[in-house]
Amino acid sequence: MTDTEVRSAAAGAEPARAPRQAHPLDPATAAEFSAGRRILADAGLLTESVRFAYYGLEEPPKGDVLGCLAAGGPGAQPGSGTRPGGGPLPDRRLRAFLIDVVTGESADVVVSVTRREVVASRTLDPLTDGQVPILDQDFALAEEIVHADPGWRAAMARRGLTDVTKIRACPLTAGSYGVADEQARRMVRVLAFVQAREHDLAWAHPVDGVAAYVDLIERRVFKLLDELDLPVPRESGDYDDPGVRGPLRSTLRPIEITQPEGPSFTLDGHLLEWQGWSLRIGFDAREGLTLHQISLAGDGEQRPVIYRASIPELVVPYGDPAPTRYWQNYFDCGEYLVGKWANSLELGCDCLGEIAYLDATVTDDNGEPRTIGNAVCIHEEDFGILWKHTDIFNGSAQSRRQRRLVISFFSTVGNYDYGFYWYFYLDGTIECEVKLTGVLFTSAYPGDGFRYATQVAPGLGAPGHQHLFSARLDMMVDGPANAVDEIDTGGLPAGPDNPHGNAIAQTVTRLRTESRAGRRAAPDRGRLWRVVSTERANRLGLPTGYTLYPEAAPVLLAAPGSSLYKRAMFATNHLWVTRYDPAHRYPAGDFVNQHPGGAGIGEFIAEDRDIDGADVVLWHTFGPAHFPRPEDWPVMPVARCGFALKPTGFFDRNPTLDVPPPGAQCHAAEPAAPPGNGR
Ligand SMILES: [Cu+2]
Repeated sequence: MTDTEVRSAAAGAEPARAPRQAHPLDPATAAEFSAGRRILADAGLLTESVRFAYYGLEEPPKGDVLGCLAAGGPGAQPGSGTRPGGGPLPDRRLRAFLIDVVTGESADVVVSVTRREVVASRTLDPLTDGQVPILDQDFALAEEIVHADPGWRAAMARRGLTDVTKIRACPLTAGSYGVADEQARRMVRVLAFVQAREHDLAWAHPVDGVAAYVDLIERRVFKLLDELDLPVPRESGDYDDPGVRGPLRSTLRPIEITQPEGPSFTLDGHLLEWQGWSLRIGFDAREGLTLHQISLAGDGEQRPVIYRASIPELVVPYGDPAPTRYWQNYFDCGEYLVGKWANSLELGCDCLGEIAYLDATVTDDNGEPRTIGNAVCIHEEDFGILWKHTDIFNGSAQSRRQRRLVISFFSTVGNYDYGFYWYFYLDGTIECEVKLTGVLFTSAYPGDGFRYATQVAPGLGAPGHQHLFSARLDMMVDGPANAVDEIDTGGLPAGPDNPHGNAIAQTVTRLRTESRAGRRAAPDRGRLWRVVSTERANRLGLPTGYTLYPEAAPVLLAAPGSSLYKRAMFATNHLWVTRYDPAHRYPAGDFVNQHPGGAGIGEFIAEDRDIDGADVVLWHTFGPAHFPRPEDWPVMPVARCGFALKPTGFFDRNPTLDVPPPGAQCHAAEPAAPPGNGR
């Protein structure tokens, strides 16, 4: 993968106006997207039939950003928001995946908005690179193509479905199975759902057994599978319909969240500060929310913890082996761009309390900026007890309230809705939680004993599947020199050193190289992974650290050797550790749609570099294996998954002793008489 240097044809032409200099990690602005688009157009790369399948900030390498900040560039002083001057600022660059929808030719292009030129361009080879992500227009196009196809219409008519305007078509990513007539085509596989009324919930009425394979460039169905004929489930799933949901309950009294003095955080541009925490907020069409330069005050200074945190991939593999379904596995970031489908959040509906919102700027198929208002929600929450003790000897009775800073966004990708929440706590804990809701992907239920789906309504099945998220955590615990230890806790066998068999001990194993750092969780041993500084120690002489607490749900369940196993290798372990490389951004590779596999993590660890005392990136796989419940239908109550990172020896003691009691009544002013009858 060698990028070729390309000189812009715009040199000497009317220059695009350079937008105001941003912090190197600020998200791309509408003005920058427009400027980049003009540079691409001037370079002759945007003909009438060229579309943008992805368009986003090409972040500068970490070294360039840190170098700029050390030299006093923007953000060097928290809250400054202006450029004190001195530091060489990295170029503002944008990356675009372009596709000519007439020829099918795709390219990966980088443009410097600062220098007003195209700096790299590479034409993709569909056999080895696969395809760029799904376009917005592919949704309507896929439906148009199947509606016009005589074979597909005949298959529908055989099922009594003669009015195709009442059939919705889903353009589903195709995967890569080495099938001759699928090679090198830009294609989707289309499953259909009946929407008899305008407000009907189509997912309740799957037309099972028919799959149309659509070539998006030739704009035709090139293969039609018509395998089995199960009745279309009839029961309405329209949960907005009073006839379906029943009368609304009237017994819930209001809960109001008030913060009469306002919230305790400050937001200056994209710099967020709260209770010693400092971080920058980014947003990208592919990854959604990205968090940068997370640091925490301690020992009189601002101490780095994570350089960059995001969820750059999530794959949802389905487990029904039917010929019309075996290929169902969706990479929602790499194939559909989860950030592009972010919701605009509503105060009082999606977020309660004193909320600060950030808009997100993404682009449409033509690379024109589109603003998603209120895409990112920032607020504080009370989170119950922080610590509490009633002392039996000195009578002290103290309680403190925990609080967290919440940064979140919600994205709708097809039938599912995902809420991505990052929490920062007073005690230094960081949590990532994904809330899974929306509507199940459905099938017709063939009958009792069918193993691959749950019957969720009469004749309606919901196939078992997984949601496997990959968190990319570019760690920087007290600086870039870090190492990762695996920590197991277990009971020791009885013996001369343990005569009563009660001994419990921890086993600490340093993960020394990339190939040996592909690890699985072990809940029976309470397995944890600790990222430690190899340069800084606490007052007890132990390295300062942050510990990853995994949830330990099953990793990828697809069989080794399967196409999906190769394409979603990142999901075959709960943890990978790699040495930082600016090119290693996406765990399933840069190009995921129809990619034959082997990209991403497998490539990243191929050199088997040393990771002990290095600048390390953690890739953590999490998320549930989901065999739906009837209660998940017709709309699913939120299911949660995620992980926590807790300071471990990062502080010298509990860092929250200075949190005041929440009210005078919470403080036992006079020591009470010791309890008990010891007199
Ligand atoms: Cu699910």
